[in-house]
Amino acid sequence: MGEAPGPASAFPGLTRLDHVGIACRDLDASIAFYRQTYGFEVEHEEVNEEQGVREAMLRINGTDDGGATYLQLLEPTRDDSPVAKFLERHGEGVHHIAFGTSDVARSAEGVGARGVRVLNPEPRAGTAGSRIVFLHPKDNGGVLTELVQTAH
Ligand code: MC0
Repeated sequence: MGEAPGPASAFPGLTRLDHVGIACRDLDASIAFYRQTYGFEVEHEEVNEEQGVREAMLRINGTDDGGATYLQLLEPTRDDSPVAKFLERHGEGVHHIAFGTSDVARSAEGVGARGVRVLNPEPRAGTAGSRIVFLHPKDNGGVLTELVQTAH
């Protein structure tokens, strides 16, 4: 048995809400909606083949650790991807939330030690060179949760 985990502050902190991921069927239409309705602009767009998404990051605000908070719009690129499955089951809507950290592997280890299933202990490639880890929604009150370490 390892040492019992200390308080949450004992591992590299989750310092901000990095993004809210929203599943959509038509990325361009969704971007147009958020631009026209809320005035949010796209800061970054890319295709992530591993995750099976075409995505856009719309910047909402800066944060006091020098990071930012985004809406992430996600359109599936293939039928067997997590976002395609989600759309089929739930329709369009909030797919996940993501917390920012300066050390994603250590943060994931810390959360995992508290009983939350870590879906990919080895961080994967996320938006704009970031490194990401997903945590099981069933261990997070039904919310798929991501930890993200930005490239800069
Ligand atoms: C599935 N479930 C969810 C969910 N996806 N609950 C809340 N939020 C979600 N997004 C629930 C289902 O309703 C179901 O519950 C149960 O989890 C099993 O789901 P499933 O669809 O049968 O499929 P599984 O178990 O094969 O996969 C679910 C799992 C998977 C969350 C493990 O989707 C996964 O590994 N996701 C992480 C990767 C990912 O989502 N990538 C896309 C975003 P019931 O009660 O019906 O059994 S990529 C991204 O966001 C990147 C680009 C980035 O941020 O940079």
